[in-house]
Amino acid sequence: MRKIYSSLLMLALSSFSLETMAQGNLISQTLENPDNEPAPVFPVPSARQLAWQETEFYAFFHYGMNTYTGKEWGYGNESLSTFRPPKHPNCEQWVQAAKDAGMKGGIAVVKHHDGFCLWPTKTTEHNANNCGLSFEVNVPKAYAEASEKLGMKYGFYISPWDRNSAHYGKDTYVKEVFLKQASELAEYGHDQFEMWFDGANGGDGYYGGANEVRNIDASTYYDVPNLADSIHKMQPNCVMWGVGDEARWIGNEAGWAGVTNWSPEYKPARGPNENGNENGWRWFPGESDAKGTNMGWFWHAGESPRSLNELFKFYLETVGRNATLILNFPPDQSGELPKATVTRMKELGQLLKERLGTDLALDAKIEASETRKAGAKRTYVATNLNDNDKDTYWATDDDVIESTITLSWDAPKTVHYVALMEYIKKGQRIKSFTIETSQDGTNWTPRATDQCTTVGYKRIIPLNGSTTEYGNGYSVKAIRITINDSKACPLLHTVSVF
Ligand code: FUL
Repeated sequence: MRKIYSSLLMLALSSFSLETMAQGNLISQTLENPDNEPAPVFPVPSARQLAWQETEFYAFFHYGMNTYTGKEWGYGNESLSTFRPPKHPNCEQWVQAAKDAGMKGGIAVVKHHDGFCLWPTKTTEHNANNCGLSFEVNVPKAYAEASEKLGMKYGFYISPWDRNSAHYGKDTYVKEVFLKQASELAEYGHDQFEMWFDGANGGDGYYGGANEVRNIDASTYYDVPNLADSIHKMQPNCVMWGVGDEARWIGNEAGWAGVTNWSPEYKPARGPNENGNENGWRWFPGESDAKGTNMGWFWHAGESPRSLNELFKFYLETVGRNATLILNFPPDQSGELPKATVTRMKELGQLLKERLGTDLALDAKIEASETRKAGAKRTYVATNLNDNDKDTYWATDDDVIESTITLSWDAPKTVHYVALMEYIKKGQRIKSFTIETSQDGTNWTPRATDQCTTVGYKRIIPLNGSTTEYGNGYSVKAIRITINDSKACPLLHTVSVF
C-alpha cells in the first residue's frame, strides 16, 4: 500500500516538475522578443493620449452668455433674456471653418465660469432653454453632429467653476451638478477626444444670490476618479484636460511651447511648464491654447483675426514643438463666425498646405549609418521613415545612439523645413540632434543649430532658424540628420522635408 502511495507521489512530483519546466520554457520564449523590439523608455503614453496627440491642431469656440454681454468672465447673475441668438447657433459653419483651416477637430465651450449651459440640462435652470427663445438650444448635440458629418474630432469645455450655482463650494455641487453635467455631455456623439476642464477654480460669484467668495481645493474637490470613470465609460478616447490630468497646460496663452519640450512630467502640474521634464515619471503632454483674434476668448465688437503670419508662427511653435495647438475663434452674436474670421481660417489652411503639404522625403533616397538588427516580423531600416506608415520605424541597436540619416535626391530640391516624429509608443528619447544640408552631397552646412534638441511626437525645424521669415529656402541635393544624444536607442517613424 505504502509503495503505491509513494509511486503516486513520485508521479505527482514528476508531472509537477515537467509542468514547471514547460512553464519556464514558455516564459523564456516570451522574453525572447522575436521581433527584437527595443524596450520602452518609461513613461509612455496611454492609447487615449496617443490618439489625442494625433489630433495636433484644433479649434476652440468660446460662445455663450458672454457673447451677448461683452464680458470675458460672467459673474453668474446675468439675466436669461440677455442670451439672444436669432436662430440656433450654426455649429456646422464653425466646424467647416475649422476644417478649412487645416484643423482636425475642435472644442466647443458649452458652459463657462458664469454657469450658463448651452444644452437642455437637468442640473440647472440657468440654461439656454429658459431664455424664452422660440427654438431649443442644444449646442453639444449640434456640434457633435456637425463634426461627425464633416469627419472632424470634437470635444467640450465645461467649466468646473460655476459662479451661478448656489451649490458651488459644497459637496452637492460636485454630486448633483458637475458630475451630472459631465455625464450629460458624454452622451453627445460617439467619439469625443477631449473634455477641457478649466483651471480657474473658485473666487467671487453670484452663487444663487449669496454674492460671496468661495474657494475650493481643486486637487480634491471635483472627485476626479468618479468624473473620469463616468466619462471614460461613455467616451473611452476622451482625454481629460485640466482636472483629470491627462494633458498639461503648456504654460502660456501666447501660442508657443519650449524649444525643448518633453512630454514626461513629474506631477500633476497645473502651473506653467513650457518644457516638460526629461526625467518626469508620468506622461503629461503639452497643449497650447491661444487666441486667433486680437481681443478676448469670447467675441467682442471691433475685434479682428490675427495676421496669417502670426497664426502660422503659433503653429510652428506648438505643433512643431511637440505640443498640440487649440486655437480660438469666437462666434459672434449671430451664432456664426464673423466673415473676416472665416476668411482668415481658410487662408491659414491654404498656407499650411502650401508650406507643409508636400513631403519631399517621400521620393528621397534614404539611408542610415546604423540600423537595428531585424526581428522575425519587423525591420528597423531607414526606409521605414518615408513609407507613410506611422507603425513602422527606424531604430538602432540598444547600445547605439550616435547615428545619421541621410536623404538625397537626384535633382536639387528647394527646402524650408524638416519634420521628425518619434515612435512615442515606446517613450520620448531624443535629447539632441543636428541637421545639415548639402548642395552637392559632399559639403555640409549645419542649420538651426540652437533649435535641435527634443523631438517627441512631432518636431518641425525651420532650416533658416526662423518661425516668422519663410525666406527663399535652400537648394539641396541632400539632408543629413545626426542623432547626438538620446535617453536610449533612438526610434523615429517619420522624417519629412518641405
Ligand atoms: C481660462 C479661462 O479663465 C478663460 O476665460 C478661457 O476660457 C481660457 C481658455 O481658459 O483659464
